[in-house]
Amino acid sequence: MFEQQLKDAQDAIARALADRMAVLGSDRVAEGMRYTTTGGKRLRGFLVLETARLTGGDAGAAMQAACAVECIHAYSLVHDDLPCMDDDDLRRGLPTVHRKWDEATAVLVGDALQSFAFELLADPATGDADQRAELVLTLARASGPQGMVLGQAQDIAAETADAPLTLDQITELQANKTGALLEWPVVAGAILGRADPAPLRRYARSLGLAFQIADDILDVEGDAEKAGKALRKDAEAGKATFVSLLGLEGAKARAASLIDEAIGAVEPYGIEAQTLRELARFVIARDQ
Ligand code: GRG
Repeated sequence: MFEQQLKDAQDAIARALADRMAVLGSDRVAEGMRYTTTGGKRLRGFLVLETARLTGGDAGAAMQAACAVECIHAYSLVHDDLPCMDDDDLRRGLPTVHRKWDEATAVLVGDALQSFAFELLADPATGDADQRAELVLTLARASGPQGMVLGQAQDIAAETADAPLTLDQITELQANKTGALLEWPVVAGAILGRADPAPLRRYARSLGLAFQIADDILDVEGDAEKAGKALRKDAEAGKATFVSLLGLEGAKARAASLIDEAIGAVEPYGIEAQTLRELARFVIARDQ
């Protein structure tokens, strides 16, 4: 049931992205944008659709916001894979953009995806003027120098720091680097449904941290073929992670208790939040 719901959302988001990108040509940047927004679990887009449904938001507007956050996420992966950042050759089982084309194309594809995301949010199809302004403001904060970009900079700085990061520092870094962009979708859902974002924010904060811990566990225990990317890079680089700081069993226990917290946070929504509960369980059970 949940797997089917996720699959349906993944397909719907893929169709919507293809449709929104039909205005773009067949030049290399446009092709790169299509290439990098194909595949992936679509967790962020699915979270927008599901929380908008839960709060009574407009489904068409929610799809616009789902496409926007998937564009920002794809841009972050394209830039993160660049040689000057994490230097990866493989993403979602395919060559990274700078390997398939070149570095200049990868920079431009990331830049273009970022602009395109905000274009989608500003479009009249994404709600009334107040909703659109709030969506733009909150996504800019989540993805920019107070959110994802800050987290990425903290991560890069940690590589040359004198001492490995502490648990508190890693938690803060991850809240910025991956947490902010996992929290935005539920805020977007609440904006579209004109609902109080507080319970959904609590859900997303616990989910985001559990997601990152699960990613660190996958880096140690996962299968690179299934993950579609290189693994064990953190240990090889001697980076502090939740696994290096808590141990494998400690990290699993922490992720499980965060999922319990996430599930508890959406209690006010009762049975209607069943999909969000299953999504939370999926996040720590995934193998990619
Ligand atoms: C370049 C400004 C800038 C930021 C990059 C998010 C990020 C910041 C880098 C990604 C590095 C990374 C692989 C982090 C681990 C967690 C993560 C975001 C994994 C990928 O997200 P999934 O699992 O990917 O949702 P799919 O492929 O399913 O969309």
